[in-house]
Amino acid sequence: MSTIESVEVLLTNPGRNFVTVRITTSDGATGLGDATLNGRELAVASYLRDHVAPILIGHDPAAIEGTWQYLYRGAYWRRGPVTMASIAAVDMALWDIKGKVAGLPVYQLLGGAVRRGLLTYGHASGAEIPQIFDSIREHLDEGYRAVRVQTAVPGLGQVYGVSAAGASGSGRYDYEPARPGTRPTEEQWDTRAYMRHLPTVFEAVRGEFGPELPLLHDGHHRMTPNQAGQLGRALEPYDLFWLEDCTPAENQQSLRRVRDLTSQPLAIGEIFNSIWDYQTLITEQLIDYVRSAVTHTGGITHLKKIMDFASLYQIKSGFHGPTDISPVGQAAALHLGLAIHNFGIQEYMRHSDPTLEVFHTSYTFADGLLHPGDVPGLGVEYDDQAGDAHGYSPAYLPVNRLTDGTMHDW
Ligand code: GCO
Ligand code: MG
Repeated sequence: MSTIESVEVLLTNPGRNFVTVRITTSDGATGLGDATLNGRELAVASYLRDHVAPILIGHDPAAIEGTWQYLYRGAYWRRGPVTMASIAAVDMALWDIKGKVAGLPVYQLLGGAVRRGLLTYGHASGAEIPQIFDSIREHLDEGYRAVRVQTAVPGLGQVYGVSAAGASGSGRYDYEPARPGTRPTEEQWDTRAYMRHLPTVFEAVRGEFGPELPLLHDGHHRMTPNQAGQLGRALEPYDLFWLEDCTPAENQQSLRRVRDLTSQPLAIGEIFNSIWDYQTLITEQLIDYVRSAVTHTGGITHLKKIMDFASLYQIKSGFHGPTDISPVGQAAALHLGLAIHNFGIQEYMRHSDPTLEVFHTSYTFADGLLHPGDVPGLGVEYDDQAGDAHGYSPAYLPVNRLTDGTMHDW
């Protein structure tokens, strides 16, 4: 029987930090998994190196569900972002190995393709309306068929999700929220100013681009349920594809209030890590899209269970795919998305060239659709030489304060 021979934890920073697991079997097969937890990377690396790697040596690499349960139940301490990202990385690596051994892409092991490709959205943003229009046009020119729209707010400084450089080229994703340094930067927030301004932006965007284009928006956990309901209602004339993270949703039942106030489709879950975080949201149909990443939710094995549960309630996927999900995590999301019936949409921001020199991908983006490719396994290879050239360096997500200094959600 083939056994797990080594579990390596690879840290690299080709512009931003990534934590990758590489499992090697006694037969020489290797698999990759993504464990990147933005701003808390070293905690996951230690969990994996110190507590997971030593206990996996000698295990059967083919036993994916059994290994998942061993790491989840065996730890006694369940759930949480560090534990679940660590389990996710091992799970992805074992699916990668299973695919390579079988000579099949992972989506085939999950039941095969349900569709030709995955509808994808990108991130358009700008300080003023003309820049937002340019940014949307740039996405449409690249083939995107859906766009998320984020805007600056008059009177506030740098706002999460908004490119300072406007639409053009390399500046487009310069708002990447984790900034290099040993402390988080600080941003300022005013929910009322934001709620007044946002509907005017969507009115302008709909006026310019017409009724067809799917438009998304991320509220980044900043509203109370009542505010979220009000904003959702104000945006209804502009027919959003979804309003994301309108509240932190730690109190799942509070989404009942949002639902009572607005029929706006809702997407939640990028900071969740377990099926239990969704229980009320799914059974009471309080959301429309599951925002989890494979990377932060226990891997393909666990997110597949969440999606099967969600399918009973007509809730679809909208997997998290910003650049802090590594190309390995992104590939895992694409294999899963291609194979489940209740796929909704996939988030995709192309990784930087230095990142793609470390992670050699085989997924494709054409005519607005992503496809994981047909290489056996997940289809991503790790270049050690390129990875070793960039060591870990501290970077933190910003913190958000109200104008009087009170800490706020961001
Ligand atoms: C999104 C997200 C991200 C997160 C980031 C935090 O919808 O893509 O909100 O941009 O802020 O992943 O690490
Ligand atoms: Mg988000």
